[in-house]
Amino acid sequence: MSTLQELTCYKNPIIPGFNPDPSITSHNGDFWLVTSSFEYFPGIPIYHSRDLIKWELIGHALTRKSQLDIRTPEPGGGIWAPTIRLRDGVFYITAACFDRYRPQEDDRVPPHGFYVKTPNIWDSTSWSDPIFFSQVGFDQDLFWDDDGTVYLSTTYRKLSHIPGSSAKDFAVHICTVDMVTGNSTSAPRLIRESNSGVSEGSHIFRRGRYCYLFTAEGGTESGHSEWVSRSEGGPFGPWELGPQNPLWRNGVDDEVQNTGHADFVTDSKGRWWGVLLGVRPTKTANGWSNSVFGRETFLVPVTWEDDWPVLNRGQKVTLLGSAPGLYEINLPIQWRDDFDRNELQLGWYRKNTPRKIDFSMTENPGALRLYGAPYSLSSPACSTMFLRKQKHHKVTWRTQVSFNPISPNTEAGAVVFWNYLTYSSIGIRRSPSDSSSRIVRFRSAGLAVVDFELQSDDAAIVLTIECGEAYKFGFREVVEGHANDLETEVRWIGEVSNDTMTANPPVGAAFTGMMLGLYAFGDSEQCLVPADFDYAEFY
Ligand code: 6LW
Repeated sequence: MSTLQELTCYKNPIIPGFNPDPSITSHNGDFWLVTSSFEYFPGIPIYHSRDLIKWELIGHALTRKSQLDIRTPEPGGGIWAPTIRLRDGVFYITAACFDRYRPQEDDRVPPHGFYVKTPNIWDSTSWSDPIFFSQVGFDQDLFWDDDGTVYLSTTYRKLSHIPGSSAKDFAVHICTVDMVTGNSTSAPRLIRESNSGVSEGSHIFRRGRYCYLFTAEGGTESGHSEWVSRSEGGPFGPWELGPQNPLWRNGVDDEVQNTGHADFVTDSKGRWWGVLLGVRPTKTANGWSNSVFGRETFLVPVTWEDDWPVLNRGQKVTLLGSAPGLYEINLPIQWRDDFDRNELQLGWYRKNTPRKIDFSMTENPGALRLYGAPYSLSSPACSTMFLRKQKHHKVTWRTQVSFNPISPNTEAGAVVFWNYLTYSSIGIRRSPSDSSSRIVRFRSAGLAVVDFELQSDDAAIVLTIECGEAYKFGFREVVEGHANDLETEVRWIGEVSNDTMTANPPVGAAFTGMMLGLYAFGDSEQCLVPADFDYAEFY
């Protein structure tokens, strides 16, 4: 049998499902990685690994309203691009929060970045409340130089042109910062702008006599790339651009696309590694279609030549990576929550910060009980919805719900959710035409609605969403006493293409990825009757 060390390949993405803008740190053989969480709550997932390829979600940095209060964000608003760093036994995570993200408003209201800190990364409740920086911008990076000075770099519309450059847009600026107050202690200085118009996602490191500045350039779509500069004079520069920029380039015909926004770490053997975002679209007869996963986290080895970093040996990022000391894993598809503990498993998300408690795990033990808020899933406000990230192309989402509503304006069911403008759902309602019966309603992102009358007035209903080339929606009634009840065929009542589910005009819509979930809502009225979900599973 081969040992782990003899094998050298690994599967990318290392963290599947929407997990963009990765940032990473390490200590004594442990690695911790954080990603952007946008409009979802809790904010900033924290993953842990000991081998860089098997990652486990261990908690979140923002779990309280005092840390994260997002009310009506646009799709892709909320928390952007965290950086995680460990300094003298304390973990720091920076981020920016756009509550209501509108590109045209960015100029006028650039976000304030902040950091939270903890000495105990294993306890999500131990993260501090945010300490806001006085410097505006997004994509905050913190760098402690050897003399203890702390440098904050951020991205915003640039202050001035570097002579000779035609750049016009987002650029990276740096200042020193007092970590007690978050206030700047020096004026911001422009350190990187790009001819592409977008330079962002900065991360600064020291290696030997040089400081290195890594930047994501060209925007996060097909023009995305990663660049490096170095400085002998410290983080204020002058910075010298690397001889090989961009560091690699995945194109629009590659299996992994839009790669960039890298952060770096060294392992216990002193080897360097990069984590970065990329997307894996599907190839169809008509070309590439959008990735349902959005942007995910990938891993590449880093080597050094003439004191310049070489990423992935200068090769494109692929789904099968190779690097010494790593081995291949397959992520299991099966996952299930029976709701038989008093708290939810990790990995459930709300859209926005909930304002009121609208669920219970104890009123009906063994079930997740939802009291639907008066916001439909089309509302930018916080609806009563619990979501999980889609991580596999071919996977099925299934739940069983008991819901016997009084009002015809309330509904409980299962959803595939891209954002509040684009989602498809299958749910139980009271019939609008006959108050003695119930219906199952399929509502597609294309806005078609199909109603189907249920036979039983009180049976639990199994709801199934099959993911693959398209999303297929089905249900079956669980009628007690029917011998082959469990064998009853699922009745399929709707289908939505992946393209319909991922097409969306707002800029930030492509920042996140597909979620599958459970919900209950009333159209402008609170659901007085609870919906009890017995379990939820992927298989
Ligand atoms: C991220 C920034 C970006 O903060 O997208 O297009 C933002 N560029 O680097 C959200 O992921």
